[in-house]
Amino acid sequence: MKIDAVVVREISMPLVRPFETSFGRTQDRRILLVEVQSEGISGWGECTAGEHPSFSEESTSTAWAVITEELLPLLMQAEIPNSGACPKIFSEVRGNRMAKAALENAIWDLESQQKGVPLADLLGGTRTTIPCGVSLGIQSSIEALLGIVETELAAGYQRIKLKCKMGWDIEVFEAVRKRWPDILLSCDANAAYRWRDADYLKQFDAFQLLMIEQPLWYDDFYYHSMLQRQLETAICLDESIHNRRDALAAIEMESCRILNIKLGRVGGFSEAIRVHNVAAERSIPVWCGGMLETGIGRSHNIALASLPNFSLPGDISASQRYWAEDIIEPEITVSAQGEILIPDVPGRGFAVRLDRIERCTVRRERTTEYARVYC
Ligand code: OSB
Ligand code: MG
Repeated sequence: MKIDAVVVREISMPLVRPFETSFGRTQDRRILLVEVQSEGISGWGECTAGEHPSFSEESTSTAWAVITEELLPLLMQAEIPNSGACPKIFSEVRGNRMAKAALENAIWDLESQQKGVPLADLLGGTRTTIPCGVSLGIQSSIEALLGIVETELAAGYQRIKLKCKMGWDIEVFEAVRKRWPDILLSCDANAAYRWRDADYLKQFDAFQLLMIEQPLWYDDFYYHSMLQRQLETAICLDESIHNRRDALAAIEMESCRILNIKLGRVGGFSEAIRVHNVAAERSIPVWCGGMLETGIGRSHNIALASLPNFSLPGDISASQRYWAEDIIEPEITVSAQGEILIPDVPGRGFAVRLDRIERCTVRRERTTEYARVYC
């Protein structure tokens, strides 16, 4: 694959409503997009880093620096036989997986278009539709949350995930379970609790949660394994899992019974497939997480979730839940059964609306083989 140029941009897009987790509140998103141009075709990637290094060590600003100063020089001088070669090309840069994923995923998109196959097929996907759930942020009151749960269930979503933290947990689960005793319900603490809270967390078992996502430290396996032994409810790891080795360690240590796979967190499609495969070998179900992506990142998530072991509803939901106007066409929609159809056309299957992207671009840099121009 010969790369002619790469355009990196930062766009600024307000969410239709703020999203609050145990680590903070997001209203205005600062998102990096990369466009890899080759022989008249553009592959697109999205960097899922947050505005602040609160979910992981990366932020929009660190990813900009790593992409433009470190990864692009490596990419522009590399021989790229196929997208799977990207991890090796970037291997001398440690960590910074969300920055790497933005570029690698754009190259997968490019390769699928060059080969004229759906991205999902190139990845080894087997599903034609994916089951969808929603992740609901911390609200100002339980009443407000119940209203939102009602709306999302009416829209067809198959699983409700509640963000939680100390003080926004047991009472909330009680209220939701009282009204909807049988829905698929899970919670995500984003590392809000500590080992000393183990007895407290045992009370979560009363609510038949499908899982408790990342209850303890963001970088932990050991205490999660101690906690999993004491809980009936399955633990799902998100923040702790960066690659196949992490997934295998967590499975072997019994730190979790379910895995959340996020493309940015594991560094792109190549490693995401490896995590998916090792989980499948060990009969650990996986689902695809979300990071408040635009339609570009969302369309990558859809393709990934077509792999066979993505058997649980993920956090991939409709564009309109996040954006007044998405930057792809058509927007991502979810059926009344709570499913998204995997596109059966070459590439990601959603066209990029460059006019809209231009309008929300706040900085842009174009790199060619010869020069980097800030424009
Ligand atoms: O932990 O899954 C998470 C959003 C930002 C950072 C971390 C997480 C989330 C979500 C939102 O839960 C998922 C989505 O709807 O995109
Ligand atoms: Mg999570």
